[in-house]
Amino acid sequence: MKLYDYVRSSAAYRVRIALNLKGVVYEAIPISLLDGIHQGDSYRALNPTGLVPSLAIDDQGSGKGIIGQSLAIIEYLDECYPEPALLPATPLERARVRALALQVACDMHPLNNLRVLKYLTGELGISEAQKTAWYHHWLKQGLAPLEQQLSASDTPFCCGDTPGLADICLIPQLYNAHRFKLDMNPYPRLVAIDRACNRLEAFQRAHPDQQ
Ligand SMILES: N[C@@H](CCC(=O)N[C@@H](CS)C(=O)NCC(=O)O)C(=O)O
Repeated sequence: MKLYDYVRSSAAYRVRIALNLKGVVYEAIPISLLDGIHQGDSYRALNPTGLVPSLAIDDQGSGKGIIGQSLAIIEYLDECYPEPALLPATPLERARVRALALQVACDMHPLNNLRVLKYLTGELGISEAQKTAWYHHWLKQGLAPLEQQLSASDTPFCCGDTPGLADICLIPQLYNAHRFKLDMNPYPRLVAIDRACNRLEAFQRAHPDQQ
């Protein structure tokens, strides 16, 4: 398997965690977002959205192809490599975990994506201070409900004693929050989950500093 990857892409970071949790060996192909490689013809030929990550599969059993969208990739991995499971056993529990993951991946992440920030500072001419205010605003809008929802339990991870899809989405988002120096004091439950995940080798090896 080849992962078209970028060190600080939080969507790619999700997939790196999932691959590590599953123990899948893969080759990382770096696609620099800073150099605009994701928008070039050769990457767009693989993934017309021009977004990272993509996973290229060439396997006798699973077939051959390219998948985009981190959550589709992670669910594909969960189906092909069922252990350890990234989703719980019952439909209701699975829906709850998917809802938490989608809160991060669909409601939070796109608003602070690189192309949005570039449009704000470029075409719309906002200042760096305004960009940071925008970034913090949408982080807080997303993290507050997660803190509230996850405080209903005190398991080490988002939804139980083992990490799953919700943790895989949350931890890269918390990395972004640290990188943009958001005050994490209002989110003690999220900070505790972050610590629990980052004690695990699968999360440590996926961390941007380790790429
Ligand atoms: N929904 C997509 C989002 C992919 C995405 O937005 N990736 C970002 C990096 S985290 C990207 O490629 N951004 C390039 C840009 O904004 O120009 C997924 O989950 O894979």
